[in-house]
Amino acid sequence: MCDDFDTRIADVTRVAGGALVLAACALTGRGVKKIEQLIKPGDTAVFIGTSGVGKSSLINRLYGEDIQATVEVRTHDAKRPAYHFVARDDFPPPRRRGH
Ligand SMILES: Nc1nc2c(ncn2[C@@H]2O[C@H](COP(=O)(O)OP(=O)(O)OP(=O)(O)O)[C@@H](O)[C@H]2O)c(=O)[nH]1
Ligand SMILES: [Mg+2]
Repeated sequence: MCDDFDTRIADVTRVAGGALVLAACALTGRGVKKIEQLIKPGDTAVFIGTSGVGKSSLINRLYGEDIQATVEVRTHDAKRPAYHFVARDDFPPPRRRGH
Protein backbone atom coordinates (compact mmCIF):
# COMPACT_ATOMS: atom_id res chain seq x y z
CA MET A 1 0.00 0.00 0.00
CA CYS A 2 1.02 3.62 -0.36
CA ASP A 3 2.87 5.60 2.29
CA ASP A 4 0.20 8.28 2.83
CA PHE A 5 -2.45 5.65 3.46
CA ASP A 6 -4.57 7.61 5.97
CA THR A 7 -4.63 10.72 3.77
CA ARG A 8 -5.75 8.72 0.74
CA ILE A 9 -8.55 7.04 2.70
CA ALA A 10 -9.69 10.43 4.01
CA ASP A 11 -9.64 11.87 0.47
CA VAL A 12 -11.80 9.07 -0.93
CA THR A 13 -14.16 9.10 2.05
CA ARG A 14 -14.79 12.80 1.45
CA VAL A 15 -16.19 12.14 -2.03
CA ALA A 16 -17.79 8.74 -1.33
CA GLY A 17 -21.22 10.11 -0.48
CA GLY A 18 -21.40 8.40 2.88
CA ALA A 19 -20.27 5.01 1.60
CA LEU A 20 -17.85 3.05 3.76
CA VAL A 21 -14.34 3.23 2.33
CA LEU A 22 -11.90 0.44 3.12
CA ALA A 23 -8.51 -0.41 1.72
CA ALA A 24 -7.15 -3.89 1.27
CA CYS A 25 -4.09 -5.51 -0.24
CA ALA A 26 -4.71 -8.83 -1.92
CA LEU A 27 -1.00 -9.61 -1.97
CA THR A 28 -0.35 -9.23 1.76
CA GLY A 29 -3.91 -9.76 2.99
CA ARG A 30 -3.86 -6.48 4.88
CA GLY A 31 -7.41 -5.16 5.34
CA VAL A 32 -9.04 -8.20 3.71
CA LYS A 33 -10.56 -9.41 6.99
CA LYS A 34 -12.65 -6.24 7.28
CA ILE A 35 -14.12 -6.85 3.83
CA GLU A 36 -14.78 -10.49 4.64
CA GLN A 37 -16.72 -9.48 7.75
CA LEU A 38 -19.04 -7.32 5.66
CA ILE A 39 -20.12 -10.23 3.45
CA LYS A 40 -22.65 -12.32 5.36
CA PRO A 41 -23.92 -15.78 4.34
CA GLY A 42 -26.61 -15.37 1.68
CA ASP A 43 -25.36 -11.96 0.60
CA THR A 44 -24.57 -11.19 -3.01
CA ALA A 45 -21.29 -9.35 -3.34
CA VAL A 46 -20.31 -7.60 -6.55
CA PHE A 47 -16.72 -6.81 -7.45
CA ILE A 48 -16.53 -3.98 -9.96
CA GLY A 49 -13.46 -2.32 -11.40
CA THR A 50 -11.28 -1.74 -14.43
CA SER A 51 -9.40 -4.73 -15.74
CA GLY A 52 -6.27 -5.27 -13.70
CA VAL A 53 -7.50 -3.42 -10.64
CA GLY A 54 -7.32 -6.62 -8.58
CA LYS A 55 -10.85 -8.05 -8.38
CA SER A 56 -9.84 -11.67 -8.91
CA SER A 57 -6.88 -11.37 -6.54
CA LEU A 58 -9.17 -10.07 -3.82
CA ILE A 59 -11.73 -12.81 -4.42
CA ASN A 60 -8.98 -15.42 -4.24
CA ARG A 61 -7.81 -13.91 -0.95
CA LEU A 62 -11.32 -13.97 0.46
CA TYR A 63 -11.66 -17.62 -0.51
CA GLY A 64 -8.19 -18.55 0.61
CA GLU A 65 -7.59 -20.36 -2.68
CA ASP A 66 -7.20 -19.56 -6.37
CA ILE A 67 -10.69 -19.82 -7.84
CA GLN A 68 -10.18 -16.90 -10.25
CA ALA A 69 -7.37 -16.56 -12.76
CA THR A 70 -5.41 -13.35 -12.26
CA VAL A 71 -3.71 -11.32 -14.95
CA GLU A 72 -0.19 -9.99 -14.99
CA VAL A 73 -0.31 -6.23 -15.65
CA ARG A 74 2.53 -4.64 -17.61
CA THR A 75 3.64 -1.89 -15.27
CA HIS A 76 5.34 0.27 -17.93
CA ASP A 77 2.09 0.95 -19.84
CA ALA A 78 -0.57 -0.82 -17.76
CA LYS A 79 -1.77 -2.81 -20.82
CA ARG A 80 -3.62 -6.08 -20.28
CA PRO A 81 -5.18 -8.61 -22.60
CA ALA A 82 -8.45 -7.22 -24.04
CA TYR A 83 -10.32 -10.49 -23.40
CA HIS A 84 -10.15 -9.82 -19.68
CA PHE A 85 -12.24 -6.68 -19.80
CA VAL A 86 -15.64 -8.30 -19.36
CA ALA A 87 -16.31 -11.21 -17.07
CA ARG A 88 -19.21 -12.51 -15.08
CA ASP A 89 -18.72 -15.29 -12.58
CA ASP A 90 -21.06 -16.74 -10.01
CA PHE A 91 -19.85 -18.73 -7.07
CA PRO A 92 -21.20 -19.24 -3.57
CA PRO A 93 -19.63 -17.31 -0.73
CA PRO A 94 -16.84 -19.22 1.08
CA ARG A 95 -18.87 -20.06 4.18
CA ARG A 96 -21.61 -21.74 2.15
CA ARG A 97 -19.44 -24.31 0.45
CA GLY A 98 -19.87 -27.79 1.80
CA HIS A 99 -16.37 -28.07 3.32
N1 LIG B 1 0.40 -4.46 -5.33
C1 LIG B 1 -0.79 -5.07 -5.49
N2 LIG B 1 -1.02 -5.72 -6.63
C2 LIG B 1 -2.20 -6.33 -6.75
C3 LIG B 1 -3.20 -6.29 -5.75
N3 LIG B 1 -4.29 -6.98 -6.17
C4 LIG B 1 -3.97 -7.44 -7.39
N4 LIG B 1 -2.71 -7.07 -7.75
C5 LIG B 1 -2.03 -7.40 -9.02
O1 LIG B 1 -2.73 -6.79 -10.08
C6 LIG B 1 -2.73 -7.64 -11.22
C7 LIG B 1 -4.13 -7.80 -11.75
O2 LIG B 1 -4.94 -8.42 -10.75
P1 LIG B 1 -6.28 -9.22 -11.13
O3 LIG B 1 -6.82 -9.73 -9.83
O4 LIG B 1 -6.01 -10.23 -12.19
O5 LIG B 1 -7.20 -8.07 -11.72
P2 LIG B 1 -8.72 -8.15 -12.21
O6 LIG B 1 -9.38 -6.91 -11.70
O7 LIG B 1 -9.37 -9.43 -11.81
O8 LIG B 1 -8.58 -8.06 -13.78
P3 LIG B 1 -9.60 -8.58 -14.91
O9 LIG B 1 -9.93 -10.03 -14.63
O10 LIG B 1 -8.83 -8.39 -16.17
O11 LIG B 1 -10.83 -7.70 -14.87
C8 LIG B 1 -2.05 -8.95 -10.79
O12 LIG B 1 -0.72 -8.92 -11.29
C9 LIG B 1 -2.10 -8.90 -9.29
O13 LIG B 1 -1.02 -9.59 -8.71
C10 LIG B 1 -2.90 -5.58 -4.53
O14 LIG B 1 -3.72 -5.50 -3.60
N5 LIG B 1 -1.68 -5.00 -4.47
MG1 LIG C 1 -10.18 -11.00 -13.00
